[in-house]
Amino acid sequence: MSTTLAKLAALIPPLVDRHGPLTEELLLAPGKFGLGLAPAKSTADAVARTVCGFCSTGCCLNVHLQDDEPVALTPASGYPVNLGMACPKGWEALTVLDAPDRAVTPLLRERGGVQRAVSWDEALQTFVARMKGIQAEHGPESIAFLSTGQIATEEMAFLGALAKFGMGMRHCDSNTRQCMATAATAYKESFGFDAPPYTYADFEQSDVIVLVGSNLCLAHPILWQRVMRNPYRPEIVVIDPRTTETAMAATQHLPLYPKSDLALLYGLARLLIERGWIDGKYIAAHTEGFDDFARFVEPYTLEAVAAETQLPAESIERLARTIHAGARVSFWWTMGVNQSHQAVRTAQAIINLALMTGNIGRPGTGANSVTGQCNAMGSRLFSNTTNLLGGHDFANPEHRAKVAGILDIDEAVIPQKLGRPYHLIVEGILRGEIRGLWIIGTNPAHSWINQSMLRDVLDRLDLLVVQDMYHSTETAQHADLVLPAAAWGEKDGTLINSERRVGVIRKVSRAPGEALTDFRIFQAIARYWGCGEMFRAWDSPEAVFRIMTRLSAGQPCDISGIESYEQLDAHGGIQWPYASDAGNQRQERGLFTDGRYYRPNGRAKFVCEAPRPLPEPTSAEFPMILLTGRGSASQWHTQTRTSKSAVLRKLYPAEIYVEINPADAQELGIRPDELIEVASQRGQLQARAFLTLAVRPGQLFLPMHYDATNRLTDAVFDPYSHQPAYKACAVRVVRTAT
Ligand SMILES: Nc1nc2c(c(=O)[nH]1)N[C@H]1C(S)=C(S)[C@@H](COP(=O)(O)OP(=O)(O)OC[C@H]3O[C@@H](n4cnc5c(=O)[nH]c(N)nc54)[C@H](O)[C@@H]3O)O[C@H]1N2
Ligand SMILES: Nc1nc2c(c(=O)[nH]1)N[C@H]1C(S)=C(S)[C@@H](COP(=O)(O)OP(=O)(O)OC[C@H]3O[C@@H](n4cnc5c(=O)[nH]c(N)nc54)[C@H](O)[C@@H]3O)O[C@H]1N2
Ligand code: SF4
Ligand SMILES: [Mo]
Repeated sequence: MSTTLAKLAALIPPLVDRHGPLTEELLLAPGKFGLGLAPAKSTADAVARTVCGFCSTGCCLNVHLQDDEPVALTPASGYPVNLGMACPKGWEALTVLDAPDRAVTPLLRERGGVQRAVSWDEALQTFVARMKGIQAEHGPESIAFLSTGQIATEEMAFLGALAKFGMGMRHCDSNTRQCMATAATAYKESFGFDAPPYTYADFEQSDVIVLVGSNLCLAHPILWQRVMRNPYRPEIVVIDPRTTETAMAATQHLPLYPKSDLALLYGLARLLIERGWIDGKYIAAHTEGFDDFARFVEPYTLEAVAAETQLPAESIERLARTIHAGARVSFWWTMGVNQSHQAVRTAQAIINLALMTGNIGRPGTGANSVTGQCNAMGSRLFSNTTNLLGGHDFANPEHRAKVAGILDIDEAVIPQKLGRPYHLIVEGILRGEIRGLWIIGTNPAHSWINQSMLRDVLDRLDLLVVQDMYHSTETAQHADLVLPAAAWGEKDGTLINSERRVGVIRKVSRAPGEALTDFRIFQAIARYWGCGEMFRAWDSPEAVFRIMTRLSAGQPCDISGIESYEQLDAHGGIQWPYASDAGNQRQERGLFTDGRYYRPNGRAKFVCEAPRPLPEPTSAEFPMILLTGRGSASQWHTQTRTSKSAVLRKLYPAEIYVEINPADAQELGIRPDELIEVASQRGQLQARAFLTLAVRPGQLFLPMHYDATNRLTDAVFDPYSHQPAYKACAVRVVRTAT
């Protein structure tokens, strides 16, 4: 037995009494005495540094420990990301772990009955017997998983490898589809690899910062702080239909009509070309397809674009001048772009602007997608869902051989094709093709588009397994089997942030009851499934991390130069690429400094396509456009975590509210704070009217943090990224009788 395990054994004397000598096998085994009960790791200086587990900024937090128990939390000052700052969620990250609805034991529902507590052994036996039973009756592809961008990369890799190589699953996707699929698809096509090119220092080095569909100030408050530190008095341009907190602080705000971004960006390109405000040398040396693109944008005249976007021609013209005048222009986008029916082409229209003006590969520039969840980037590279482990291609025989060799597995178990994306998994359930679903670390019964339909679909499954840190989530309430998971703070691993920085998370607290880390759950399922042997080398998160670094070798996301968690910690996280050859290792780095892209000819590609009309335009019955998104810096998504902090609860409205323009309110006779009904073709909800000039007349905004919001949204998807278009559907408002 190892020393650590021996120390653990000493700390749990009753275990030895009841079970005789404690073996490594017993300690590692899932169950009451599994590693879920292990105490927090002791640190010499009693401060553990750990990267925050909420958003993709990846701030580093110091957790102060006394007798191995966390007693306080402060933002880390020496870390290159947050420079001593944290947002309210970060400050409260430990508080949310302690809640009465933490899942502390597996729960099993027998045919239509109530969920009852069962042992891990019974839970795992049931999981395996029923999933295998479904496969035996309906084929291996009849079971699927939906996972998350909020667990450690090592856990994602384990899950993806277990499901696809061990359990024969094909259809696996995650909530990053709701979030980052568009950016990933756009980058891949334009640059040859899913590679956000920037570093956060760019926020401080630009003289023009263009934010498209990003409410940075609220959704990435620490990145906004980085903008505020910029010493060049930058022009800050916000393109967003709403006057968001970010737009209020901007020097230029373009409140365009929802989803008219594509027309605006093509119009800007045309204007820049017409005036000769482009970088011909860069275009000739490093890109492909510019001439076709220039011809394509010809019809996007200033007048046409002004009409389409409902923006004054002068503000479009002013933005073109600003881009031209900037020495270092950076373009940033988030969900206002990614969540649309023409999302990928919009993201690429931003990329095109950066390429044609040579604003890429230099400090303070770039076409930069800001990620959402703490490990969306880890999911994009290592979850084995939308590409083969390490950003490889399932269809490429060399890639399959490489991965099989490193993992020491039979190449034949690696699928040669991608599985279904999220919405087609949902459709598969509806058609009875998929009958067993395993949901890990995501809450789709709240967050998926057209929610009532999704909830109905979940209830059609033969088996729904939900693995979550709380048993009370909207999704867990539909589950046949709930697996209790340890959370951030209760486990070790790595996360990859928006600027491609790999950072370490540390176990600083004990998981409650019998909850196990996702890592241990996957390990236990592998054993019960009968494929434990395939994962014999995957015995700790750090062991898996080392496998990941070997898998990454030679890829754009090469991290083979990273040897340990300690090294990551000592460096303040490390950005990829960080190859084992020392010449290729630097801190604070942006990509494409040499103008070489990952496409076979080394050139970036201009991609364009004609805009399409709104899938659900307004009508006489539904005359308004509904926008949705983040409502406050203190609320996280479906609120399972942030609602647990008394401090955070004080910082946001408890009840759902809807933003409405005072002119519309007056016309409808709506008073401030009145309960009003908002309805779409899919359903209706009641919300408090919040009268604000932040939304234009004819538009409404609902925060996504209240579970009713997605009753209204329309299940429309981008055709390339398959990302849901959460941000525009037609609704009507009525006063409810008082
Ligand atoms: N406090 C907090 N922070 C978070 C999160 C959270 O839940 N709470 N979630 C994290 C995650 S996972 C993500 S993905 C990010 C999201 O971060 P953001 O994308 O910045 O947040 P959203 O509010 O979803 O959307 C941004 C803006 O898009 C605008 N928008 C809507 N339609 C259009 C359009 O057609 N064109 C343009 N140009 N803009 C449009 C909306 O008005 C909104 O202000 O935030 C991360 N950070
Ligand atoms: N209308 C509308 N809907 C939206 C959006 C929008 O802008 N508008 N945005 C979309 C976007 S960008 C996103 S990212 C999604 C987010 O949607 P979800 O992924 O559904 O939201 P979360 O609340 O983050 O759900 C994470 C779940 O994982 C659990 N969890 C946390 N940590 C762990 C862990 O370590 N292990 C396990 N097993 N479980 C854990 C939490 O308790 C929670 O239930 O919502 C999407 N939905
Ligand atoms: S900005 Fe994001 S990473 Fe930083 S403390 Fe807040 S939630 Fe955590
Ligand atoms: Mo997201």
